[in-house]
Amino acid sequence: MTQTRETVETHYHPASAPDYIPTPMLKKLQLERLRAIVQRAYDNVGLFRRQLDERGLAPSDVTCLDDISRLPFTVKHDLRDNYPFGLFASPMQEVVRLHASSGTTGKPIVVAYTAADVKVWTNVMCRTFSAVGVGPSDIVQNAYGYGLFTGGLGAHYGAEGLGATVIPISGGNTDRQIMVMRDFRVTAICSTPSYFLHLTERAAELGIDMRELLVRVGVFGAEPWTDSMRRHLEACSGIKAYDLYGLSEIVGPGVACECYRQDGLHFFEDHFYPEIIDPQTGDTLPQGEEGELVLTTLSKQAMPMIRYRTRDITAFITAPCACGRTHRRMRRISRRSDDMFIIRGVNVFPSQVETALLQVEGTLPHYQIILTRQKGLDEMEVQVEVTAEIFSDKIGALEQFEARLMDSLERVLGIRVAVRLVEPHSIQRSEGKAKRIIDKRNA
Ligand code: DLL
Repeated sequence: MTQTRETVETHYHPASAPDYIPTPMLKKLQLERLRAIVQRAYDNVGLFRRQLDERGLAPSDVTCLDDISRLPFTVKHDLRDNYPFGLFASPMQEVVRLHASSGTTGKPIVVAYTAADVKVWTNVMCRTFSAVGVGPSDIVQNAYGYGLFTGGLGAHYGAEGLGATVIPISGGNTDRQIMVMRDFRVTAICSTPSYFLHLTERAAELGIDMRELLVRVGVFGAEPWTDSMRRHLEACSGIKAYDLYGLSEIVGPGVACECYRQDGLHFFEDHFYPEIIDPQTGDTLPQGEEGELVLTTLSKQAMPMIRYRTRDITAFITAPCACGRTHRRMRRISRRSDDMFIIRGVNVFPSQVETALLQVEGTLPHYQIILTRQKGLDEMEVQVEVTAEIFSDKIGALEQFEARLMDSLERVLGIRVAVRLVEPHSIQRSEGKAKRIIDKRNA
């Protein structure tokens, strides 16, 4: 049975009750949990104890939520330096699951969960699905990778916990995904946005119009994507595409997600306490200003994270959401501070490139940014796929199109960069996170 738009918007699951808790109660709960988690980390995690001792602070010094800003940050290399189990706060007998995230360099980071942690994770993922109108009558195709990556099992437990029917298909095998989507009457799909884009294109090649299938909801995350990409995905598939955020260090998917309003992502603040700081100074920024997201786990037993610097850039949305949830929202994360590169003194983020390209009709949202160094100077080329019609145009028309893209990029980035049009399907597709930057500068 498919749900109508109406039921989507009013869908409610009892697991969602904490989403509506009045703010004073939420703050009280957060403070209680913060004090307990700081004590737990102090008692069990050597790194945290040393850092607090060095500052002359004791866990009992946390007496209000604002005191969190007195606590030290945790950064990614703390996890690497304590590889594999050095930041665990529970004995291994109590740890029921390990996940790991490989990242781009060096050793992976390892994260741990007790049975209670898995329960919390399931709860926040149930709330995620419920917030986007997925319920027990849905058939959910879970194309996030299963394995050490948190996406697969995180979404799986959430959808199953809600009573939905889960198809644990994992990533890859695109033709089979499309067959399953059609034949199993799938109504909701989870994947990275770039993989879903690939699915829609492959479906079209196979002569299947995704808009005619029963899929109505997509829960996309694990990589930055833009609103232009959302519009593109929704137009070619007829679904509503929602943004889901999370990271292994904190829990995996389920730290924040959009509700049916598609207007910012609500944090699950009863379990994850968000702050936004100036990445240069580390100071807390005034509400609404853009900066680096810092997260503290309020209930994680096996591996508490205190003030973890995510490197993800966003801002709080200060107005309350029309959906009635009381938990704060952030703008979609369009970029990571460490994805930024500098060309001729100008800071550039892949998301700006995506926005600029999609402003010009005829481009496809498949692009790569190639960085090279020529005679000591950094050069940037954007390779972008264009539709078959554009690609078959005469040379003059192609040059004109290229110039339009360069103009659009210049408007957004403030510098003129090279553009190369490439045939549809020539940029490698990813089954998980898309690789947008190829940096050959130190090759
Ligand atoms: O990507 C967890 C996840 C799985 C989230 C499935 C959503 C859906 P990691 O592999 O540890 O965990 O990567 C975390 O991915 O710090 C962000 O930079 C990026 N990221 C995750 N979700 C989003 C999103 C998972 N919705 C890192 N928008 C994070 C933008 C995202 N970036």
